[in-house]
Amino acid sequence: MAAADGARLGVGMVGYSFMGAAHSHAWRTAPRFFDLPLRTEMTAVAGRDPEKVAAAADRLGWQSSETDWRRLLERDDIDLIDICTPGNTHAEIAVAALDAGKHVLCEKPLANSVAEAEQMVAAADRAAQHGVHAMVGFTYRRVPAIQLARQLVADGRLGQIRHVRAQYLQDWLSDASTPLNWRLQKDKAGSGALGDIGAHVVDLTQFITGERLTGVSGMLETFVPERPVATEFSGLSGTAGTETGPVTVDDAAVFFGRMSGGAMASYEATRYANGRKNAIRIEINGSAGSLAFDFEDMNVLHFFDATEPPATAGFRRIVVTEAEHPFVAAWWPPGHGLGYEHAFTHQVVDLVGALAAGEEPAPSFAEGLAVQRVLDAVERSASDKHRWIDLA
Ligand code: SOE
Repeated sequence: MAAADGARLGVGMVGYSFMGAAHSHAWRTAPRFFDLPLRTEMTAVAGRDPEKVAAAADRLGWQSSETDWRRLLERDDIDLIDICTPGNTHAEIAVAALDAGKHVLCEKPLANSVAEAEQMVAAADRAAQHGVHAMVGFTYRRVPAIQLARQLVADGRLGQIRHVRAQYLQDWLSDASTPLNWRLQKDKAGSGALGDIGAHVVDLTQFITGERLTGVSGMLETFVPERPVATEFSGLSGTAGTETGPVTVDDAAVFFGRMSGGAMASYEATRYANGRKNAIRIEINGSAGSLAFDFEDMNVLHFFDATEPPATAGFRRIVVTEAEHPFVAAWWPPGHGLGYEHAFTHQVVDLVGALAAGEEPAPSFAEGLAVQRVLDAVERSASDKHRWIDLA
């Protein structure tokens, strides 16, 4: 069992690029703003290049570095492995870590295939018998406005859900000269916009409504099939070389589905929506009301109460920055707002809370697998003339 060593939780992180930096910020910040039930320590970060990983440890606040993630599993001072690497490495690292008795936090999407995700769930089930737990990083669940949206649905304020409408729109690939990187390679990323950002809106709509997608039909598109190969790449940008290489994933995905409560659901995920930077747009219409969210205005939730008199009813703009809202009290005085990075900190807070209580943190690997099945079904549908695929 991953002993928390009294009240201590040693963390070992794999990868230190964009997601690694966001997770490092969260591990650094969580114990400074929240009363955590365990004393978290940023024990070590792993990466292949000795100089780069040592520099990253220094810059991001890790006590030490390793050049092989397996070393993190051998260390007694590490209780939890935080996986921030491309999807093709998730299954191997997560299964080995859980089997070695380490808790796991794994970036989304859980894996590159349903088969890998199933192996990860089996490892998580085995580990749970020894008090070792796993969580998948669908970080946006911890945006306060998203939590409020889920609460409104759970409280019945929307009534019977009829429509679920979700988009995740970015534009960082719409310039055809942006170089190739791992997110555009199927062997590393599994899929393109579908898994990278579509996975988030699938998870968010299921999280907010408390329902599951029961079937889907979809289409995928690759607008720019060939791009210059990057000479170096970090985050979402890099330097283009003279050679070109093939894009082997989708650039955009559009699909529709049926929710378990009967609602009609539609989804769009693209990295070609010029002008849309990180627009996670979710609108839900029910018999008693509607709600609407856009991450580009992430501290706001729009709520329409259909039970109000028609003459004065209208969408209410709720600024989700009050101390009564989830997580907000730990930060700034009311009205001062939170950003992208705060959701990662909240994720750490909830994860550490669950581990201290000996509970399975959410979202579990099983929930990650459920999303993976949706991604897989969309791909199968798209490659078979948009055939309807049932999700048992
Ligand atoms: C790139 O599209 C990306 O970094 C995703 O991989 C993240 O999950 C999302 O939070 C922001 O965009």
